[in-house]
Amino acid sequence: MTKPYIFITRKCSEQQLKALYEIADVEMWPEEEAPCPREILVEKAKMADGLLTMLSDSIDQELLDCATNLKVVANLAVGFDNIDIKYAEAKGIVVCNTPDILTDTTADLTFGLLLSTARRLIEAADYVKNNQWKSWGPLLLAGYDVHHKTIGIVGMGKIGQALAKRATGFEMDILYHNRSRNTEAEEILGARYCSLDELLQTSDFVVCLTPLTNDTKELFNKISFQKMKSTAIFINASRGAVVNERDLYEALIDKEIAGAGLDVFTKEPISADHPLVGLPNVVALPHIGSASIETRLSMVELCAANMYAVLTGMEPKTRVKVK
Ligand code: 8YV
Repeated sequence: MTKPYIFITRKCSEQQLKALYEIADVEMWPEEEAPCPREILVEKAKMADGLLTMLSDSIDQELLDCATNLKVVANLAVGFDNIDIKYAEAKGIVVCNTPDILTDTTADLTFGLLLSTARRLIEAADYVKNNQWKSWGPLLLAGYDVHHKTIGIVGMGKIGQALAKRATGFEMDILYHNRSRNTEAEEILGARYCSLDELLQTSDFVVCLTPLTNDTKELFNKISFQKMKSTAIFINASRGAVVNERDLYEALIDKEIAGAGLDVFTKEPISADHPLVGLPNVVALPHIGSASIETRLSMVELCAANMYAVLTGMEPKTRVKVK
């Protein structure tokens, strides 16, 4: 019997993929950072029983129609907005993601981004690196306090809850808005559910952690930024397209809000001439929410375990369910 064929769209650690090499012919795109071009992905998908994909790979109807042998797509992310999951399910293709294992790592990064933006850490480090530190003044590189302030979390899923837990250490008041109530966050962390409007109007830090869906596309726009305090800081660690970037830019230029910390952008990667990157009150990161060595290796391992399960007739650990 011929072995199943698996294509992996980015160079990943082989050690974490060991289980797959035992049961399948595994081919991996050799570049760690440069994405596999679309035409190559389509060609490989035509033969593949399994695909291990990244957020930058669009697993759309065109690709799924070509992939006549495909049984499983394992996405190296908790999000799966790059995959047409309904279409995959209709074709009997199992889609898996990597939830839970990246929750704490992503919450750490999100809180770090909040702190860096509020206290101007990147600007201050550059100040020293660029040899600008010549004297001292009472307001030199002064930022905003984080402790005892109000954090408003939009999207109180697992990562939102882990962020709220970190906010309790800074004795912050926690507001949240979500499709459904999170009783654990309310009872254990003291988070208070409120309308999006109330959250925008009263939070010192508005943090976006909601997945990208038709309902959340450009949820943050001119009107939302106008509702926020002029001293508020906006943080986005979910998906760029949840924000209208032009409206955010204008809100920052017009001083409708005080700053933004962004780990995600509508079209990634961005270049240094992206309008938001040029603003002094913006901290821009290259989508590194889950990027710790430990977590990224665990994510690869979980993708491998999920593919192994599907290709050997078992139920994968973390299958994406179409709602
Ligand atoms: C990805 C992410 O893991 O998990 C997600 O949904 O956004 C990140 O943690 C990363 O972009 C690799 O695809």
